[in-house]
Amino acid sequence: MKMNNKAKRHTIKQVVETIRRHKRFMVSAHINPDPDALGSGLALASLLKRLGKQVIVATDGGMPKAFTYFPQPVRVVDHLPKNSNIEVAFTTDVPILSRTGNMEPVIASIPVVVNIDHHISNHLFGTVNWLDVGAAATGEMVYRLYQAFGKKPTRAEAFCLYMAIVTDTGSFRYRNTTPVIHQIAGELIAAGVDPLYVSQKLYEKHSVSDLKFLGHVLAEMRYTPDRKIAWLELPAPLLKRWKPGPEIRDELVNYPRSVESVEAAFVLRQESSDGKVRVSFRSKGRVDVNAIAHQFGGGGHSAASGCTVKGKLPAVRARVLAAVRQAVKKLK
Ligand SMILES: [Mn+2]
Repeated sequence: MKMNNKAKRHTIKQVVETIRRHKRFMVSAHINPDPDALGSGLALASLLKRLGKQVIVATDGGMPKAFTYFPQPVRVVDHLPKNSNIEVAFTTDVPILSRTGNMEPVIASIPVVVNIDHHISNHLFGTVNWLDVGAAATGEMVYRLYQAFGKKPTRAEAFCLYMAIVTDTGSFRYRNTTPVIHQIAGELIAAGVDPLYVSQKLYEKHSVSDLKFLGHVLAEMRYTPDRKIAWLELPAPLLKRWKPGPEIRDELVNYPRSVESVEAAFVLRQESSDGKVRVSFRSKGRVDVNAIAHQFGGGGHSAASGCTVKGKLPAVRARVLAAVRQAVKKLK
């Protein structure tokens, strides 16, 4: 399989045809999968199984510890067994193949790659690229595959899809919260999903230490004098001291965004002394943070994106802040 940015875009029709035509599949998601990547991947794998296909779910790192409560209709493994003879590899919620980590060469060696995603920054790396930037979550697209095959999600499948949708819509608060996504969520609840259980699993699992870490980090929040840009900085020694869990780490960026006057927010995370800083961007919807992340080789959605920038934290801060200021300045 060749990387080709001019690759054609496809529709659900070609995805359905590819499923019909083949027998042995693998499904993979991005490294450190979020509930959309994981939930849509698991639900897709389960659908394939119900259609009588052979399917393996393999991701870099296997099943993330934070999500062991997910049902695994197909067990998540961290490598592809030898002689699996996979005909088709699916990626769910993966904007660029390198995001699959150590699965990248594995997937690249499989004859047919089906790329199912809703990121506007998607690189169309698949043989079949079903990209729907209007979908609230990749989980919404996988739900449409269930419909296409006339299958109703079981309770476990519905749970996976519901997790995907709740996470990517910010619990039905973001702009991608459409009438259709509420209808789908309704179907999933009717299939047995308990929204209270989901919200507790997603939002009420903090450790005492993580919450104290949050307090510490928020006390150090920085912002521009006009308070249109706010950000948090996580230098390596701070992360080493507090060892925050992935859930708190990933939600941090929502706090500076929640400041009333803020148009764009970001978090700078210096994971280790590898000379790289991970940046997460969020906007209130007027600033296109996908375009900002793109300037640094990253991407995502227009209101939520990320990138990794080489350099020391103060230097990266200066470059990132300059780019965000530039974008905010353009607002009327
Ligand atoms: Mn997603």
